Amino acid sequence: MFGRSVPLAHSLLRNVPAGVGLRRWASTKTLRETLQEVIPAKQEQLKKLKAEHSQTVVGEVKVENIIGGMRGLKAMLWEASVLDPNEGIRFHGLTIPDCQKVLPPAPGGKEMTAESMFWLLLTGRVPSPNESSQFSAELAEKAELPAFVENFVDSLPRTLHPMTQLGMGVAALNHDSQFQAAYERGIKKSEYWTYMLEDCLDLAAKLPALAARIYRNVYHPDKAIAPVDKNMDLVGNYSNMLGFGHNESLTEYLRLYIALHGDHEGGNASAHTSHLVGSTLSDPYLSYSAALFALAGPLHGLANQEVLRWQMAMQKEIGESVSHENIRDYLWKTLRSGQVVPGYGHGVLRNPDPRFIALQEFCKARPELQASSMIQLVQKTAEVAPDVLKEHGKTKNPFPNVDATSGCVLYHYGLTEFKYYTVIFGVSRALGALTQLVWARALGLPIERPKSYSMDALEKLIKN
Ligand code: CMX
Repeated sequence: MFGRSVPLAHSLLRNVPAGVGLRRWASTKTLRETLQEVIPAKQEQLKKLKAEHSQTVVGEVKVENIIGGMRGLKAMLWEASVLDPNEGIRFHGLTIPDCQKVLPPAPGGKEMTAESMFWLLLTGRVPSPNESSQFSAELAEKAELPAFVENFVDSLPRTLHPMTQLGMGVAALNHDSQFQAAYERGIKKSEYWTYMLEDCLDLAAKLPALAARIYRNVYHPDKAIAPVDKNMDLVGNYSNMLGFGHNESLTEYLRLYIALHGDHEGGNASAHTSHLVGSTLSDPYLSYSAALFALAGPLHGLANQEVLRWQMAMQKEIGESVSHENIRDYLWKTLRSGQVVPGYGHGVLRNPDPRFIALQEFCKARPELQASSMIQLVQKTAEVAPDVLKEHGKTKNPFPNVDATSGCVLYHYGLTEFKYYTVIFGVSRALGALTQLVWARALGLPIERPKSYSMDALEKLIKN
C-alpha cells in the first residue's frame, strides 16, 4: 500500500472536494500543526455563511418532524462526515472503500488504523504513514489510566452492564480535564479548542485501556492485563489488553470495525448527545460519557448484541438444515410478536449500509469466516429479510445496517461475551464525536437550544 504512486491517490480522489483527502506521502506534521493550518479557513467559511446566508431558507419544518424525533430536519452543523440516504457515509468526502485505499494501516496489518481515521475526521486530510505512526506513539504515551480510575472501575460489581461501567469510567476521567481547569483559570474563547483538543486526545488514548479493563474485570478477573505497548497502534493495544493480541484476524477486524464505525454524521443519538452536552462547555469526558449512555440503548448501539442474541435463537430453533424458507418463517415470527428485526432499518439510510458491505467483504476474504455457520446464517438472513420487511410494510429501510453482521464476527473469533459488544462501538464512536467537540469550540458554536411545543401550542400554531 505504501508503495503506491501519488497519481493513483489523486485519481482515486478526483471526485473529492478540493484540498480533502490527498495523502502527503512524506509529510511529518503533527496533528496540532495540521489542525492549526485548517482551522482559519473553516472559521472564515463560517463567518461568510453567517454574514451572507443567515436568513437563507434550506428546508421546512413539518409537524411530522416535531412529533417524529426530528427526522430529516436539517438543524445541526457537523464537519466530519455526511450521510447520504442512498449512498451511505462519506468522511470528509471519502467513501469507506476510498478510506480503505488511502488511510495508512498499522505496521504489518492491512486495515486502516483508528488513528488515521481520527486524523482524517479531525483535519479533513489523509495522514502520511509517518504522521499516522507518530500519532500512534503519542496516543500510546497517554494511554495509561490514573490509578484512582483503575481502582474505581475495579470496585464496580461484575454484574453492572459494561456500558454503564464505561460511561462511569469516562466521566471519572474528567478529574484531570485540562479544559475544565483552564476554564476555571479564565481563558479566552479563541483558546477553548486547544484545551479541548488535549482532553480529546487524552480520552481517545485512554478509552482502550478503560474498555479493556472493564472486559477483564467482568469476564476474566483472574487474568493480568497486558501493559500498553508504546510501539503499537491504538487498536493493536486494545486487542492486546483484551487478551486477544495473539489473534491477528480479530485485531484486524477490530481495526476495520473501529475505523468505519468512527462517525456517522452528527444526528445519530450518541454523536448528537456528545454535541449537545459539549455545547454547554462541559468537557469532553462528561460530553462523551453522556453519549455512551445514548449508545447503550437497544435501538442504537446495543443492536449489535441484540442481533447476535436473535440470530442464535434463530439458529437454535431452525437447527442444522437452514433454508430461506425457515429463515422467512422466523422473521415473520419475530415481527408478529411485535419485535423489531435487529440489524435492519435505519433512521437515515435507504439502501444497504456500506459499513455492512465492508464487513461482509472482510468475511468473504476469509475462509474460516465463510465456513462459520453463524456467518452463513447472517448472509442468508440478509438475502431474505429485505423482502419480508418490505411485505411487512412498516420500516422505511428494509436493508441490513452495520450491526447485522458486526457481532457475529467477534463471536467467531472468540470474543463471545456479547454484552460487551457495545463497548467496542463506544471506543469507536469516540473518534468522530471527540473530533467534533474540538471543531465546535474552534468554530465558537453556541449552546444548543431548539424550540419545543406542547400539542396545544402546536395546534394553535397550525390554526394561525
Ligand atoms: N424491524 C421491524 N420494524 C421496524 C424495523 C425493523 N428492523 N425498523 C423499523 N421498523 C418499524 C419501526 O419500529 C416503525 O414502527 P412504528 O411505526 O410502529 O413505530 C416503522 O418501522 C417506521 O420506522 P422507520 O422510520 O423505518 O425507522 P426509524 O427511523 O423509526 O428507526 C431504527 C430506525 C434503526 C431504530 C429501526 O430501524 C430499528 O429499530 N431497527 C432495529 C434496531 C437496529 O438495528 N438498530 C441499529 C441501528 C444502526 C445504528 O445505530 O447506526
